[in-house]
Amino acid sequence: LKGPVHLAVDLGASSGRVIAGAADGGKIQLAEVWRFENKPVRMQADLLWNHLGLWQDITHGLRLAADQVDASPLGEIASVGVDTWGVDFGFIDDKNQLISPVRCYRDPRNLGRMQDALKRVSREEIFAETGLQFMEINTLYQLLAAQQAGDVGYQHATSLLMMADLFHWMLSGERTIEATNASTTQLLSPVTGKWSEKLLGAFDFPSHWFPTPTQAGTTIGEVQCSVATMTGLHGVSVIAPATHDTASAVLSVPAEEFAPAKPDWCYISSGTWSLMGVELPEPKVTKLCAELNFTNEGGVHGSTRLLKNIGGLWIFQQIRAALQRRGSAPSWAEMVEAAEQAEPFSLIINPDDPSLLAPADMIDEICSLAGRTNQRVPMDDGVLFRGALEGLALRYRLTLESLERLTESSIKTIHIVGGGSLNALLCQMTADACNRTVVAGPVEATAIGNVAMQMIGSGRLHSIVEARDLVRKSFPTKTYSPGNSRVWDEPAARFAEL
Ligand code: LFR
Repeated sequence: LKGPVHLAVDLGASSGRVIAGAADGGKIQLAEVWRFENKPVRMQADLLWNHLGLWQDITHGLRLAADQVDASPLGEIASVGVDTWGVDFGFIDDKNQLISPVRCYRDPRNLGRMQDALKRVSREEIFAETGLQFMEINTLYQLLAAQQAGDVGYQHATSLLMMADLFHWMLSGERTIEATNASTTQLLSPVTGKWSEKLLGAFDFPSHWFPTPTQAGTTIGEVQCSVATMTGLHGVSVIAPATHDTASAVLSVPAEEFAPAKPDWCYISSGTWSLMGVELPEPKVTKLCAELNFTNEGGVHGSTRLLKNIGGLWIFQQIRAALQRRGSAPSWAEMVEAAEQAEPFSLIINPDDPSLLAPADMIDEICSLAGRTNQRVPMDDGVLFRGALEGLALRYRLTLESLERLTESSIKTIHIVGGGSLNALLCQMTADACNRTVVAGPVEATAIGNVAMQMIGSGRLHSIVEARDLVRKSFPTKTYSPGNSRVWDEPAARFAEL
């Protein structure tokens, strides 16, 4: 890579990466330096993130990056920034120690906490304050779980840091909460960008845990000495990207505009989750939005990500994990091929069925779900794989209708970014089910968005529109035209009844 290099640490729920990016010859060039697995750890009844293992992989990747850039006469490392999934957090005490383990949002301790919360503050009021989709995984309910459990971290914390902020703290020693990830907590107002004092008060959450959020693009500090010694990143800035991975992914959607009031495109950030929505200049905290259970998450430069959280390729991934436990290990490509050959619409799965959030075994759970919904229990793997993909496409179709109602605009193009953009079968199903053109790519949307925000933060790029121009020039996309959409009508009706 030539010129100033920005290092993106991009952590997803199943894998992490350290990626080096630079603007070179009018394009963004990326080099993947280190890729590693990320798996939550089951300990007794708890589901925890292995934050120490992650830190080890992150610092290893940074060391490799520093060595590679040092060895080349052309580059120098300018900055580093971390993005991760939303909602999860850790507690720091007054001795500057991380107190308790970082819990995974699928931790069973959270089950039922949303109902508890709604007994204290009404659904309407929580929505009016936060504009967020109601999901049991949200930080609000996780914090309530910690409070009720008498969690040591909860009792002794002087700061609460979201997952990406935790790694920024480990890198720089600075405690910050970045705004896009803060917006996933369901404790922040999308209108003012400030914490909801009403909710903090009503739930008795210590207000000093919630400092003014830092905006994406802000320089947080420098890599601290001890970490610089370990990684070779001496004098390197730590710049906050849009630390919520979805916000970073949306930033790199190869559209021509930024936050149009009447969007004619939407996005699906497709990975473990599918986040489908539009980018708007203002939040929509309306009755219809509450009814349709959409979310107003914070985007870059004050934009709103009006979207729906859809249980994405998680089901597909977990079917594979269940098969591995049974001793067979198909590749992703083999799974997609088997899905392609399976009979269409023989099993309709709603990816957002609560029973699929964290089942002990995904195949057993889908079979029992088929029974509960009066469908034939799948007898071969291809039907399972196909059902998981068709379920997503059907969910996208319904979500698209809701988006058009919410924004009173007509959507012509669906941009699919992230890992799922490589799944040609799913992309075509999406085009067919939604009867819209699908533009797939870039695959590494999150890392690209992370790098682009660091470039904006360091003054190398000047706007989101400029960043998107660069993304369009740098990364190829693939277009899928809708084929026979009518065949999706009947399954869509069955889906709506589920
Ligand atoms: C995607 C994502 C979603 C969030 C979910 C849980 O990786 O960040 O946006 O709802 O993970 O944090």
